[in-house]
Amino acid sequence: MIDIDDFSIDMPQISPAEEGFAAGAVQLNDSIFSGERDAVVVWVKPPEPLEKTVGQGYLAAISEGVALIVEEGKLILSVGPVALGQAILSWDGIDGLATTVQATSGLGDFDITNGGTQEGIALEVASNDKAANVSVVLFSDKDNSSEMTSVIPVTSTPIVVNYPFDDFARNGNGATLTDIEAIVLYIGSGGGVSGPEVIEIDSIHTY
Ligand SMILES: [Ca+2]
Ligand SMILES: [Ca+2]
Repeated sequence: MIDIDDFSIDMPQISPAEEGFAAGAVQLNDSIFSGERDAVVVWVKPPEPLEKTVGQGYLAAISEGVALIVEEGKLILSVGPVALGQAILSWDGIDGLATTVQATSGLGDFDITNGGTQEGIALEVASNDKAANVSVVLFSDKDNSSEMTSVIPVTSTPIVVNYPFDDFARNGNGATLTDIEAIVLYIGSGGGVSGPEVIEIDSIHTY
């Protein structure tokens, strides 16, 4: 098993100031895979102005927004009522840039299979209030990556969601698993997860 992140290193809460914006932070620590965790939280602007349909509910959503924090061993994304939120975590080596994925030169030809012994990525979900798309993306370079999306079900008890390498879809030629430069966890992929939502992730590792 390769421990990518067990979220034992805290991150103070980050939250975009308003709809249509993102906030990011970088946690530098030797105990995090590749020495650094890059985190971005997005308050997604919906395709249609919501006030036309939900009136005061939209104002309530503005006041609550979207927030991301790491505390007590968990990554927690909170999305206020009516809002749309996303979180993008990347492990791409020490670059100090939360919003940039070093897809071509991040990890330096990292073998995510650990010599052919690892079969996929496991996401340990502590709890989830609303069904949400969560993607794992592996980059060998910016044009060649592999990704898989799962719908994380509603759960109040811990579950493990597996992303088998064999089930990943290819962008370009796909990622070369023995030559990985960046690992990305994308919560709310495909337009964002709508609130009210709280999803808590315990860890991400290979299996
Ligand atoms: Ca980084
Ligand atoms: Ca980065």
